[in-house]
Amino acid sequence: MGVEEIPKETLLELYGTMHRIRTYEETLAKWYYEGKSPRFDISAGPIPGELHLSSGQESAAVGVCIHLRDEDAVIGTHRAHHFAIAKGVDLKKMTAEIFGRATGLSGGKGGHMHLFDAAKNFSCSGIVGASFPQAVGVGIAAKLKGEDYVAVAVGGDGAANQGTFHEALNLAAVWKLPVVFLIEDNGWAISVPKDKSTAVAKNSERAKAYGIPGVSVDGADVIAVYEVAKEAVERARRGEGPSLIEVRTYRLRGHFEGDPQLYRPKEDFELAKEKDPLDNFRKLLLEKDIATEEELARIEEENERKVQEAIDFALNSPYPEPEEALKGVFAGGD
Ligand SMILES: Cc1ncc(C[n+]2csc(CCOP(=O)(O)OP(=O)(O)O)c2C)c(N)n1
Repeated sequence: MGVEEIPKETLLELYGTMHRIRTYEETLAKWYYEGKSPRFDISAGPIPGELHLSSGQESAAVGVCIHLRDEDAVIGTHRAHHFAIAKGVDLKKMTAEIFGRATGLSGGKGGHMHLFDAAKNFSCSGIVGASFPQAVGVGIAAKLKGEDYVAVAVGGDGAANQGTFHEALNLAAVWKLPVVFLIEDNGWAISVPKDKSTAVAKNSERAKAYGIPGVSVDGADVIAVYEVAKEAVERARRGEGPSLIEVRTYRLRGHFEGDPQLYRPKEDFELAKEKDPLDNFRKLLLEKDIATEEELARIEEENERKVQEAIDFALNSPYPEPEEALKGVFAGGD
């Protein structure tokens, strides 16, 4: 399947979501540095704690989530804004959560690494490698209930060296669970390059060890991700079992905001720009006469408006009251 065989509406949806994610991440970065100068203080400014942004990795999220329904689960990582947006999580409530406000998805207590939206079956966490067994759990539930929803577990190339990844792949394969394991390979686990931590060149090769399909795809090409993900999601939905996808991406920003990235060679920054999936897709849509400059500009303006609305909503929301601190923390509590 090539770009010509995908309906224009779908292509514009892919572009629009990718652009919304990039606009969101770059806008959040600006807000993150508010109040942090001249001294970088992690607790200063309107966004509390660390911030891990996904700029450059958008194709992994949109290429997969476009094939999903609300009842399908996506379990993300500490770097999960792109998946949350692609899964349709409410941008205002998500932003309020990131800004620690009472109107946020979890009343402002989770923060940016802990976004939960039951309506969209989206979750994520700061525990590296946690998503894999959680997705197995969702897969077991779907199978026991005889329903055809699927689970997508996202992890970085660092997470693929956690024991949870291997245990989850094995069990999902043995029980033919409807799970798609997605490794977003951005080449780094904080400052550790993949070749210093991983014995195989591609994480997709590890699928062989568990008897399931494994594919590696270039994240610079959102259409390639779309195609590979379509097959994996459909296979899971048909009850034929799990798949492993590795999407090769580049981080356009640091591991976290404030990361000086002294460990990163100059060529890696250059490659990240060259492999930018958003720029590449914009060029393709224009070159192939699929969309006009005006059509894309309209989508981009709309995204900027939506992102600004979400920021304004967060900034105008109250912080949670101190009395709320223990609410919703313990199972069975209120
Ligand atoms: C279980 C666990 N171990 C270590 C950490 C600290 N930590 C946070 S992010 C990270 C690197 C993750 O790298 P990768 O999985 O490649 O994801 P990326 O940050 O590149 O998206 C580590 C080691 C953690 N949060 N959880």
